[in-house]
Amino acid sequence: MPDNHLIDSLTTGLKTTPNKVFAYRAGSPDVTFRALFDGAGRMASALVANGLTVGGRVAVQVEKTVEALQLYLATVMAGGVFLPLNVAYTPKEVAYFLGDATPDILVCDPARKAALSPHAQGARVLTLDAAGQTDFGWHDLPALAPVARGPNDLAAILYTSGTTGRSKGAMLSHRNLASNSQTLKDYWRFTSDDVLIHALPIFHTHGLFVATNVALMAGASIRFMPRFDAEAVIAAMPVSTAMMGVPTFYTRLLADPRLTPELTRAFRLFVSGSAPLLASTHRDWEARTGHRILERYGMTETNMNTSNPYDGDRRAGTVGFPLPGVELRVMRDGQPQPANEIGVIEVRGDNVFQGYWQMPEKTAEELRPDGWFITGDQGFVDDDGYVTIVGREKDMIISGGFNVYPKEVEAVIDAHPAVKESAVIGVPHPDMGEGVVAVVVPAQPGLDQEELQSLVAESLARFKQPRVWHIVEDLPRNTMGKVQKKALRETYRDDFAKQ
Ligand code: MLC
Ligand code: AMP
Repeated sequence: MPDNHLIDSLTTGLKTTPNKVFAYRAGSPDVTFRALFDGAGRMASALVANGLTVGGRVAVQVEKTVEALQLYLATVMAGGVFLPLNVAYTPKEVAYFLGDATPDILVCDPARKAALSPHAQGARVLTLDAAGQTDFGWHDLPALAPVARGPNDLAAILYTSGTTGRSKGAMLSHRNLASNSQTLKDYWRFTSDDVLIHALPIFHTHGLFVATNVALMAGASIRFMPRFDAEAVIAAMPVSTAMMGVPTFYTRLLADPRLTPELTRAFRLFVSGSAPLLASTHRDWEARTGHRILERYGMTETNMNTSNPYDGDRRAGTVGFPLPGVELRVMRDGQPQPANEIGVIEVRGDNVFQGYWQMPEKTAEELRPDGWFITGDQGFVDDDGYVTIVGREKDMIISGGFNVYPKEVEAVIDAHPAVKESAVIGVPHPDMGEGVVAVVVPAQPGLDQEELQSLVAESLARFKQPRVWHIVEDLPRNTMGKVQKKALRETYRDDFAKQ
């Protein structure tokens, strides 16, 4: 078999225990490692038959199914670049990604085909539904032998919203993905004995690369759930050993009286990331289950950067130490800072991406020529080497683990002729961590809030849409004329307090 760097590293289970179950699914047959990879190989043949070229992109906006995972593996096997998209994105949002990435193939839900086809830019449009049914044949095709791809070749492009203007496609190489999964598998001690609860979406780094790749690399099994549902997670807990989740998973589970040490007895590891985990959630979880959540910190551009230790002290409110092979420094005024001094976190290592797709000037702004990536997160390293994130230099909201860039929402609101200007902010939300709030200054009297709401609904995914609106006379500004978002966040900090 020719060397396909990432696929080679993900086939541990196939090579060692092909008939073992990889994915357990409620109400559907189990999927063995052999079936997973055999199907992926056949799907790779189908992708090639439908026009996928080596280095070509496969854009995918589909529900979470095992077939969607096979599409990921198939794309990489065929030498292509996987481009997953949030199912919540509107056709308008998807149209931008298609125009920017010019994929060979778009795979979408059949219900979206009519709306997306006009934006396909020459890509072949195929469908995959929530039951795993496709409109293209693949079961009867011969499995494609993985195409040779080296460590520096691209395996995926994941779009991250930009602080200014349009989303940027983070280019991830085979080495970026394989090296980080290897590090995490070892650091978190994943083995073939593990059964991981997989309730995260598979269009982001966390669910796709951290959860799926680590499990595949360890030859571990997963309990594959279409979405996070506390009921289903609780039902799976007695027969699972690990879970990876965003903080909302943990706060929702804490709200259930069935969460006890007994329920989680089979567990060895709970991992949280993608958004800050409140120290109180960490403490409550330990009090209720006897387990200390292991918090880690990552990004689309860098995969995982830091992690609390497996054996040592997992400190609430910190994101632990730089992972093996990852260098981390805290910079202010161009200088690396000593312990306990706050600055912007920069990281370097095999985990760091190759740059933004066709945006060399954006790449140059964030990725230094010597390999340091400027994360935009503010933090410090304490005397013991633990990293704490204190805030974000980038104007970004994290709601339930999804990122919302205020600029993108403000641009949609400001396009309304009756709007003079707007400021979109994130304030504490008991379920999602942060919730989106819009503060709008009308250009003329009689601004209709409902009209604004339908305007954003047409353009933006639901999770980006403001849930609370304030119509005000003007926005607070500093002496330089810059809107003081900090002051707004203070004024509206209790908007979601009672929900
Ligand atoms: C759903 N909704 C959200 C939302 N998710 N609103 C804001 N933020 C979110 N994240 C909306 C729905 O459209 C719905 O709208 C309403 O909220 C209630 O929906 P729900 O049924 O309660 O939501 P649910 O399906 O349970 O989803 C919540 C969630 C989910 C937190 C479980 O969003 C989730 O799985 N998040 C994980 C995100 C993730 O994987 N991030 C990793 C990024 S990678 P309405 O009003 O129409 O009913 C990364 C790097 C790293 O950050 O370090 O990992
Ligand atoms: P994304 O662009 O979706 O990959 O989101 C990455 C961002 O999520 C990081 O830059 C951080 O701001 C944030 N993030 C990820 N993990 C954590 C964490 N454990 N604590 C605080 N913020 C986090």
